[in-house]
Amino acid sequence: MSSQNQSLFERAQRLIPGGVNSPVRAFCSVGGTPPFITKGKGARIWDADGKSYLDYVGSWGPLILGHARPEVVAAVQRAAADGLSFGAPVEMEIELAETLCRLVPSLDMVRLVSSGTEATMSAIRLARGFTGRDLLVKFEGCYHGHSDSLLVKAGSGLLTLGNPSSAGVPADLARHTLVLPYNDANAVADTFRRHGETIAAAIVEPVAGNMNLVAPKPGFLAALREETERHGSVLIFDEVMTGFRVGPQSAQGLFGVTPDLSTFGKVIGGGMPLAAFGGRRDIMAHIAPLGPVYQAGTLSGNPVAVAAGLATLRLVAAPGFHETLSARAARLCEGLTRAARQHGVSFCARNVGGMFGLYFAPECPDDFASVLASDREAFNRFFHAMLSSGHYFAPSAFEAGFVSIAHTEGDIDATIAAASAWFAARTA
Ligand code: KE4
Repeated sequence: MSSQNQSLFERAQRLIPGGVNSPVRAFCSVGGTPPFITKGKGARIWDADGKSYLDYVGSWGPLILGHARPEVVAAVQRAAADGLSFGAPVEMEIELAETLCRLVPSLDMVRLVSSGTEATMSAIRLARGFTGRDLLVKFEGCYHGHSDSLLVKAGSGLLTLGNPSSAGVPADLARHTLVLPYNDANAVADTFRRHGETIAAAIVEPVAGNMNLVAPKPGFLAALREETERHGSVLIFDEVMTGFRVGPQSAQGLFGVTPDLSTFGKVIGGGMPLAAFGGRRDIMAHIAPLGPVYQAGTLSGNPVAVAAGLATLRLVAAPGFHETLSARAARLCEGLTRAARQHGVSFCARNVGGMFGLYFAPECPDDFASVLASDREAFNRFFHAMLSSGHYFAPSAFEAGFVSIAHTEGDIDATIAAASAWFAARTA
């Protein structure tokens, strides 16, 4: 990476652990120096040396409209001009709650927070308080943020750094988390047969995006719904990544499986720190100040972030938005796969709505083990070749990618052409 990025990275590493404020940004698994981004506009971002990239990370999902979308920036500017935060209710919070509950039928009530981690941590505490049980079921390779109970065989940065279970989590706590293979309905049935009456909740990414993209096999989510229903456990869909990304009613609408609680983040904040958890009224009634499960936040429902979220959701909810977004993501996946196959490279790609996975493997994986079997070194070489030619993918073989509505067909075709040249050179 160029001298400006290197000197900034060296300077950052003196005071910030790894030079970054979130580990996946540090390029640890792909190697090299991360570009320091100075601005974004539409589908593009620019680094400290003025080099521009087509951005397929989109801040890890939030920038579904592309960078600096005028309507969102204007909404933020208007809100900020009236004050940044009050620690008191504002009308816009009601508007966002009404919007979320209208767009996602399973939401009777919703609580706004500032990060996906807070949303999932709160939903799990709520499920434990509501059921009076302790056990939590999660799935290997899924990542739900960095609260202690969830840092057990997790994906995203933990998988990228090669330590799926974090240090610092007391064994006494970790033992309350049961980790099952993703897409294994038999393991779900067996676990609930043995522990069902003591399982507070099962939390799942309805489309996994933190071990690269792994789509649910037909029947997997329905099996989870059936088992949690039968045993009085709470089903939590972690839609922080899939929310309004894979369809207008998120993954629960796409697959027709209704969870008891859902978590959202990323898209609903449009790039600002905003997330949410919500669901059945009888469960949400247990959250303080209504009930005994405590949850709070100084900046929860922050008016500037809420303004960004409302402006984003208004545009995302427009008729035809998700059809266009999915078509662009499919165009990218089909084009990359076709180019790789033409040059005999073992590669495949797939999308669900506006999120996609790229794999150096003969076929798209449908579980954690097959993701691990893909060629990580090949991905790393691909990543750097594409970065050099101005196409910015997630710096990890264990992350999903994202297109925005700002990516044109021309942008997508330019990325495919750059990849095709690299595939050709690989096999020349
Ligand atoms: P945050 O706390 O990072 O806002 O959200 C945590 C989270 C929860 N659930 C899902 C399904 C998620 O994907 C995430 C966060 N995703 C990662 C990238 N895959 C965020 C990037 C990062 O950690 O820097």
